[in-house]
Amino acid sequence: MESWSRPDVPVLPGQGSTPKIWCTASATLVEASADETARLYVCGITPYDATHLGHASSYLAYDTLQRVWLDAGYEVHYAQNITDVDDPLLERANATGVDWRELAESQVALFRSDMQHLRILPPEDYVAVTEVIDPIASAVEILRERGLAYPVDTPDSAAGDDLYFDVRAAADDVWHLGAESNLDDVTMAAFFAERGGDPDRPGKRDPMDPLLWRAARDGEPSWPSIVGEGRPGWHIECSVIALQHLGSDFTVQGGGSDLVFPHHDMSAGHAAALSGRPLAKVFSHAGMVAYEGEKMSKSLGNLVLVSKLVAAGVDPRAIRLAILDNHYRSDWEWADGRLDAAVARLAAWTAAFGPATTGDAAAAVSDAVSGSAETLLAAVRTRLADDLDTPSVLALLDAAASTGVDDPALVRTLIDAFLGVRL
Ligand code: 5CA
Ligand code: ZN
Repeated sequence: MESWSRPDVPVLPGQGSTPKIWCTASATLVEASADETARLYVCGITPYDATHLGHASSYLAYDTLQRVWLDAGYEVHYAQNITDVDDPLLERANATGVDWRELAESQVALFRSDMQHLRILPPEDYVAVTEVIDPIASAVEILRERGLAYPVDTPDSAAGDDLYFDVRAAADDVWHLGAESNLDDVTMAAFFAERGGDPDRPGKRDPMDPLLWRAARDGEPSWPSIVGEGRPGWHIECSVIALQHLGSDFTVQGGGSDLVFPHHDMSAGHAAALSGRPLAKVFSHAGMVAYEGEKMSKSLGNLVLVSKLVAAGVDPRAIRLAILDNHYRSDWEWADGRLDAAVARLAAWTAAFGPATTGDAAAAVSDAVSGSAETLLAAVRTRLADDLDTPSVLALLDAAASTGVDDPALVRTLIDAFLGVRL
């Protein structure tokens, strides 16, 4: 799929260090290092109601990671999927009488335009599930040949049986259930039931076995394949797309914390069963954004959409700053006042570091009271390398804006390079 256009990322003097980020699997801060190219996979949208501020917040977290990597001298290879065929999308299409393909296409177009407004770095590989049905079916067939996929009696399909992943048979020293999510059995069981799993389906070997391939049903999209007519289950899409484009053992697997289990655990399990290697070195998760007391979600409908804010004339830079004022791993609640605060911050920074300050105004502050922009850059690098601590960076910049700096142009460049905000 076509991605969106890439914003320019200015190069700063010197070099930052490799960031440490929190890994859910090991429950430690891990250096997210690579040889030359950092490889990143971030789960993409299910395109039926894009793009709310929760999505924006998750994608901005991994945008920041990429900017920190670039400053540390890495190349970045970034891949992202689009879940353009799945139950919630099909349900929405049916409920609204829109063709599911049209719904997906229109929402992906909106997502692209939102990402572009927010100046979020695009993936090099932006892959829709409907583009990789054959590779996914081939992967399911390999799992079946290895005894890790099995059929479950599916009387309501004329096309054959649904196929499930055998979590117990797949357990080995590379992966086992809970390896990436680090959760106890009770929590895993609860999340599995809540988040698309079907623990009570008769005929499964283990209640936690996830669906790999859904045999065709009347009125549902399906494709002919080596494992019969049908469509992919959810987790296998990300395993196959990630392995195809990034290979195994890539640097960081990212997404919101609602994907910790079962999605990321199972994706890692499928990938390990296919490649014999861990899917990624670091399993990273962004916190959930709430609104009106609940997680912002398409199914609840408590959404603040980026496109609506932009259409109402909100400066996308203020949206970025409102989000970056929260640590990417924390859960937080959106409130309209956050935008007002971000607009005020933007104005203060523009006055202190904007293009108009490069002339006489800069000279006026570059006396004894002003701070060193170079020292500020070093402090910002330190904060970002420590688990992408953007709230501290914003606070450092606020302080510098009130005292003034000797080189506003350098600060302006660092705000652009790290925060994606061009003053
Ligand atoms: N297509 C799957 C991933 S393969 C999916 O979860 N799609 S999604 O559209 O529901 O979510 C896209 C991304 O936004 C995921 O990383 C998800 O964790 C994140 N996300 C969804 N809601 C929120 C929220 N309220 N706060 C923060 N991130 C969120
Ligand atoms: Zn995914």
